Amino acid sequence: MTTTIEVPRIQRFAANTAGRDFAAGDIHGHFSRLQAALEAAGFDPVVDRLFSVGDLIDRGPECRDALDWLAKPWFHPVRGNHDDFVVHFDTCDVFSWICNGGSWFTGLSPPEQQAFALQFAELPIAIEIETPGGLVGIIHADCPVSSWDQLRAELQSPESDKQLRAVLLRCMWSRTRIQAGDTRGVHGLRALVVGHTPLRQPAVLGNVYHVDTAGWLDGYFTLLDLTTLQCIPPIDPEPGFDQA
Ligand SMILES: [Mn+2]
Repeated sequence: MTTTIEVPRIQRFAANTAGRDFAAGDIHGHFSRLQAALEAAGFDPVVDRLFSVGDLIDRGPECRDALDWLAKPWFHPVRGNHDDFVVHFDTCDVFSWICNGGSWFTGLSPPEQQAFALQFAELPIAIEIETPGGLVGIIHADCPVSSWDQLRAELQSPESDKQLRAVLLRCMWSRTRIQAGDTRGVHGLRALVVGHTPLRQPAVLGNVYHVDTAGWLDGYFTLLDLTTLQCIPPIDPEPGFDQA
């Protein structure tokens, strides 16, 4: 018997008939920069929605603001590998976490740590959003299978705990697709949006949109409009340097 609260690993959102839907890359404690990108795009919190590939915390100066952002009714992130450290803060590899920007968490009081873990445990692994052009998926790092229906089945009714763990790890950690330049895409989706691997500008491989343009580091935040699949700022067709 487990005391873990079961939350859906995949969440579906109906089409936004009132405003626009956007997706953004990894945040890593840089909510002010993200806010500036939203304002530059004319984001309207009354009708627009922001979906996020996760990694809300670690590395940046505003990690504590993550709970305020999770309370915003228009902000919908999936769970990144860093967010998963928070969920499992009492059992994870703390040394690895601290080496990767997690020291801020050790500065929280035990009740604050619990509050973070409870909130972050509610983050789904995957989100799917209905848009006029078809279904758009959001995952932190990658879709480990070739079809969205198969991923949904793996997340909702896994064959075994071991199989589920393998799928979750690849959803949150994999760089296989971007490193291989794999353009085969994911069947059953109009588009999949992922982050996790910082790039000089967004990369589109098949129907998979890699949108972490290192706004948390030395780059900028990209906002992908989920209806038009256009980026703000737009992708430069001649970037003048190699992204690799
Ligand atoms: Mn990541």
